[in-house]
Amino acid sequence: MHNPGIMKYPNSEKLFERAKEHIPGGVNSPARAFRAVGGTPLFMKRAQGAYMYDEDGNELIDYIGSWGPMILGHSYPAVVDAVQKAAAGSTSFGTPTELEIHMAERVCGMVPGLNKVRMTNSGTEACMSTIRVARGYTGRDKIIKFEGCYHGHGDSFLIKAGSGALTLGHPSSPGVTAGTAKDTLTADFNNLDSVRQLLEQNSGEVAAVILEPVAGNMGCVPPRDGFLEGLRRLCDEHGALLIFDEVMCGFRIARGGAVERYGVQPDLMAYGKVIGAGMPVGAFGGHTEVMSVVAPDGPVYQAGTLSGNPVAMSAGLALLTELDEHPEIYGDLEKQSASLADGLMDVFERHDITVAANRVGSMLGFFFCEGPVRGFDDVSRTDTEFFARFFHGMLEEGVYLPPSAYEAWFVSHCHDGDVIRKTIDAADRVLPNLNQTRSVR
Ligand code: HOZ
Repeated sequence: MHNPGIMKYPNSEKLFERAKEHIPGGVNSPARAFRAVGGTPLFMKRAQGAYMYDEDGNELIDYIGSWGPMILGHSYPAVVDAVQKAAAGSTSFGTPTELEIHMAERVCGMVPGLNKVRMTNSGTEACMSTIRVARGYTGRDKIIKFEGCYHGHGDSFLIKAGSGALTLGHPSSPGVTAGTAKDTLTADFNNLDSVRQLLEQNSGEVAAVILEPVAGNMGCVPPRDGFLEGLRRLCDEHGALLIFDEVMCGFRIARGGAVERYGVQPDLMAYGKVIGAGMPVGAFGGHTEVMSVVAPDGPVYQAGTLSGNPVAMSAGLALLTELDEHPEIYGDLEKQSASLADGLMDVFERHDITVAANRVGSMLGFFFCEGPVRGFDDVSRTDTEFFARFFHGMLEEGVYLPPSAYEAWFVSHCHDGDVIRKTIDAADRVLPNLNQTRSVR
């Protein structure tokens, strides 16, 4: 495996050694551990706009954006201001606040068909809650998810999961009981027949079909034409609920996320970090009728001391208000992201690299294999060793990509022409030094 030139990151190196003493693997989430690319994870000190600055003072163009929420870039002034003001009023009350009403009104106003919403503290919690609600509403136990989709680390979802679980080679985690695993059925993304078969084989038993409408945890994989519409039809035919996990694509690929962009109405939606502008927030919601089963209105219990936390709500509201009131941002994101994808594809072609690209708005995926890439089987053909060399080459050029071939790249509004040009130039300098040796199909 390529050695990243550790001498350039002595402070991160020292911090990583210390971190490993008391933190499993030295990290608080495996997706940031660099296990798939080798070397030492960089420890960040601050970030501004499109750039992060590590503990060694390196300036890095950021394509993670905290895995989605930095749509307007890091340290966006309105967000920073809102957090400071809210914290001065108290970091938590454990009582209702008016802020929560503003947040609920804002998100319900942005997403078509979202009538009632409950705040949580993470996307994981939000997704776990959607399936509990679906089970409570339908009186059924089983769910269908898709191979390579990741819905956080709830037990029911760690079956053929994407993101860090896939990266580390444990898509189905030990520790999930056989009883739980048997209620999770897995289908192939973009393959309606696989869903139809499962629904027929488990007739009357499936509570919900859950998916990332734009898969972002096996790189970026968009839905094929008709896929989401087909799922809607199948769910209606079989009395199952359709759940969109919009933790990464919500409020990013359009003001109303995938629901707006693709015009397909799910029964329940789950959101995450974007709603908190990077603070620990999630949310789930849907039609009033389905949400009426949620406690205290109904019997399906769901709770959280910190849910609707004032600091997190203030940060998220500042971001969502900007997005809601300046829809031109989405046009800018589209153009900036297209220019990055096109520029990089030109460079890859010039250097004779076999690569396939997917893009939906400001979410991108590059796969070092022949395209098209439409599902997990395609994704798994990507040359992960080449990606690791490319990742480190780019890092040494000051470009921070997600440290796994199975994660999406995120572009922010601050990734202007200059940032994109620097990224493309970096790839142009890096690629001649890398051999794409493994045979790519
Ligand atoms: N959904 C995020 C990226 N795939 C998760 C990041 C993490 O687990 O730390």
